[in-house]
Amino acid sequence: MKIAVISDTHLGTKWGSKREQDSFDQAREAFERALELGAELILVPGDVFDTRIPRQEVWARALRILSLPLERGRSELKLSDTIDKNPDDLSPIAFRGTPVVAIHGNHERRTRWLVNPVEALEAAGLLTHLHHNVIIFDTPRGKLAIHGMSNVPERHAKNLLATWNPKPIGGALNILMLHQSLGQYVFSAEEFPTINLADLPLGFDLYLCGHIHYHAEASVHGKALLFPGSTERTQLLQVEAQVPKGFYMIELGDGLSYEFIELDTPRDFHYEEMNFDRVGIPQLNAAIKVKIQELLKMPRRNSRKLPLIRLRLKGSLAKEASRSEFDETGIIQEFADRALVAISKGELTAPGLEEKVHLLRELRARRLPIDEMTMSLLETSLREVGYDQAFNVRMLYDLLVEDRQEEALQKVFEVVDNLVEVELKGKKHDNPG
Ligand SMILES: [Mn+2]
Repeated sequence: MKIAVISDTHLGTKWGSKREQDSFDQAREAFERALELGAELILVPGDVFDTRIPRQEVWARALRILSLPLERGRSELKLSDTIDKNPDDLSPIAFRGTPVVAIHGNHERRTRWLVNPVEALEAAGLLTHLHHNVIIFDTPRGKLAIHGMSNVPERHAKNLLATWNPKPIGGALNILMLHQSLGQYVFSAEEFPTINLADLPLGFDLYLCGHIHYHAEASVHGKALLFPGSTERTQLLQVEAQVPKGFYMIELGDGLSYEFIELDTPRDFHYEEMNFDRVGIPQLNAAIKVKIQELLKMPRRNSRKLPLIRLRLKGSLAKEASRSEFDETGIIQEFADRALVAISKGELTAPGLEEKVHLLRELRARRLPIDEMTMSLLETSLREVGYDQAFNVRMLYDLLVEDRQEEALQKVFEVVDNLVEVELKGKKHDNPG
């Protein structure tokens, strides 16, 4: 019996750009090939969508793909039982065709009482959603139990996993599915996982984890831990250029074996770092063009789509040069019919920029969470432009994060009212007549 594991499709990512169709093409290929290869169950460890409230256009394209298992799939699996799952949430439609079992990822997570898009898919009968619960199937080879914990904030992950405390079902094949950073497997340098591999509960036959966007394999308590990675290139990091995109096919035979299936639809991706030492703007432009020409001569895997090229510029500019003189848009335009070029110049320092770099380094060294770091940067920038503190930026931000838009709006109105009042008083004094 075969099970496909397709993760982090991030449907709708890069919407409005030349890459807006990519996430759909890659998800479609993954689902179609999983079904062609005979998947009788499809597991999705989170981040089906790129946003918690996808736009209607994204929904329409997504539903064409996510209904394929129902339309084309065949399966001998039968629903046997669930644990801690509200029976009202289960849809009988979800057990026709090839059943899909999913957890939601951090991109889909919403406040507890609000419906997230994976739950909406469950309501349509397109999948079964798990969060701290278990679904058990009868298969011709015996019972199969899927235990799932959807994404929770990283700082609570270890505690929430321990509180849930999933226990393998006796006599069944048990699979645990998560969407977190685990040990050394982290999504970004700003994120600190609380779950280490050794913290994962004992006794499962297979561990699956979404969230990490490059595919990787590890071992936990003597069993496999698989990270399928994302089907779409979302981060444009070096690792995404080196590790292929795809999904897993798991075969339950006498034992458990698995194979990584590489997708054909992702764009070719070249990632290059270029180092400069006191370079002038004309030389910089020339060097970048030569590098792009060189990369365009590399062998192609997918010639149906323009390749992605990300150049990361490092080092320093010449004394008389400023970073704003370097105009990457000209280069991007020049190659627009041959490649999608992205140029990062954030690490290319110009004289006088050292102070800012120092500030960023300091913030980084303090290991603040990403939103704290953003807030510090915003506050520093506001100070620089002489902002008069009419709005309490931090308070507004906190209200918005907690979905308290009404209160935030109220605060804005209060400030505006005050400003208008002051203005009116000023006017009265101006016009003695
Ligand atoms: Mn993701």
